[in-house]
Amino acid sequence: MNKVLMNWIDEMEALTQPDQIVWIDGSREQIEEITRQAVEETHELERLNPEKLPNCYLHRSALNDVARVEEKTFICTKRKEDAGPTNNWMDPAACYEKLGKLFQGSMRGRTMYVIPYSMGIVGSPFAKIGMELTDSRYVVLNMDIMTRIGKPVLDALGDSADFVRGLHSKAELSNEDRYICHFPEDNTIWSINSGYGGNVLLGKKCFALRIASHLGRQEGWMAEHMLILGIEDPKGEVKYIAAAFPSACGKTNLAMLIPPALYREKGYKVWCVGDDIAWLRVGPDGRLWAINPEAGFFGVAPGTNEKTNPNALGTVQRDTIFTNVALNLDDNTVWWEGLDNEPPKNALNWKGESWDPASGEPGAHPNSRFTARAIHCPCISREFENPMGVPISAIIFGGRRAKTAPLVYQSRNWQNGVFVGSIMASETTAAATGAVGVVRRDPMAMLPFCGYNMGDYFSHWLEMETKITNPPKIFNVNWFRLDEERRFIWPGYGDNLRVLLWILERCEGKADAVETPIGFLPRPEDINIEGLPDVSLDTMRELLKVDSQLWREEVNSVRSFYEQFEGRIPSVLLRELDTLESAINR
Ligand code: OXD
Ligand code: MN
Repeated sequence: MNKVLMNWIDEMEALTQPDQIVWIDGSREQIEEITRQAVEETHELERLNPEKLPNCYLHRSALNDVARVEEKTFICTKRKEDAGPTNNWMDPAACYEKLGKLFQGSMRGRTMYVIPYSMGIVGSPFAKIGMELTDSRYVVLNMDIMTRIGKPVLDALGDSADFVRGLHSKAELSNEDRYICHFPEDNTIWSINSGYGGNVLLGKKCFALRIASHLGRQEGWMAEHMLILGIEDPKGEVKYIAAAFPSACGKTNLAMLIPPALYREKGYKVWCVGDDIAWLRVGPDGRLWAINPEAGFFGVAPGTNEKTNPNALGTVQRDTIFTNVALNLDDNTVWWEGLDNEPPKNALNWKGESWDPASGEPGAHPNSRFTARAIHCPCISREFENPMGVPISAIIFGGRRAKTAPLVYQSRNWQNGVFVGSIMASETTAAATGAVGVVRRDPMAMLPFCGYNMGDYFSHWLEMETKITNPPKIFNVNWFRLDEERRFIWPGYGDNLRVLLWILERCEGKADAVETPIGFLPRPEDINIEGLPDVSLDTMRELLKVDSQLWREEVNSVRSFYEQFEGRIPSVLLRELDTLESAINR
């Protein structure tokens, strides 16, 4: 028995006072029994049509608890400046005291589940262990899909104290007292009054990004908000790319891309290694190697369909938990906006109310989700379970920009690439906010997920260069350029492969490029547009245009973004910004 672990559990038990404690051993019998209780006794889950959706369930969250709560998410470091200006901060002692009062007796009348879990393959040199204590069966069942859980994890931990201590209680699901707090200096996460995935599946954003980014900085590796995919060429050779995009920019779709027919016929294939998080380490060969620390996908349902992401649809046909989607009462299956043009006639909406599609109200919540096993993905990479990960040839940053960023450009070198990541931004869409085109800076797509001062995070990226002797090349893409009528110019989805292939050719020194003030761009004829009736060479020229006036505005916006870090932005990046400014004005 691990004394540190047992002492911590005793302490948390004394605080939260559950009726009983159940250790999750990871056996199918135990998971089936907890599922049965959730369906038959507590009604947290509804069983869906066993023929059409075997072992699939529907969960409805509390109405006030449907998304991550960034305003209630805190990084609790001893010094405020170590959390930085982009994180909410609380003093650790004050936070333990405040939340301690909320956790006091919060599990009375409930069971505390102890979930040993591993981020990464158990025993892999990349892997890290976490323990989550929770009073939610929904959390246990989601963690079983999203991570590797149970006895093998405890065996791997042995008597080590090296594990992330996660405490979660639904408590009263009170909006006001909902807190997601991280203590990177003591490897601890406390989450209370929520049942929503991103707030309570502590292995995901809380550990694999916020705590892990802090650990990565100390230990010389990187935890990033990145998908990982492999592109197989007709000779059977696979090259891997890691890509960071803010939420709602199509990470899951890109990770599971299906090549256009033209490329499929030639023998190109795309393999998914991960859709949300990458842990990257320098290998003995001096290259950067990546694993997906997760075992499942917690994907957004609305908009997922046969055109946008057939592989995601294929993944969710069994062993899946759907949260806050609509229920088709005729055949006990699920539906969401954008699945098809035939909303069910006899249905309940995500709130469980009877729903008329003509009412104008959505059937599924816009942030409704599926939790599904990665191994069920039709294009899952055969390296997905390789404990050593995959070697990364290219890193891609990107966002949603109507005009400023071209379809693709390549940074000049690692340092310039870090700068490109640090100035990442995305524009809000009318659907999301009502205000179109508001630019939000989101460096490396990590703004809500970096567990320490982002200025120091940029320094860590720069320092990694000294360790990586054979670094990946760094690019930026923008699938979202609009024409004057605000229509998308680039077809996107599977056709994004055409851009990825230019990127890989650049990595191999095979493709041409032109140098511009922002970096290297393809010539319009360098991206293959064969078989794209709506894309001409003129369209490509438009997609690759770099507008000096817009970039002047961009430089000003970056300068004021950098200013809030009060001297913690590395001087190298400030010089990069000056260089960009003078190149644009030349
Ligand atoms: C996610 C997110 O849920 O980035 O992956 O918000
Ligand atoms: Mn994400």
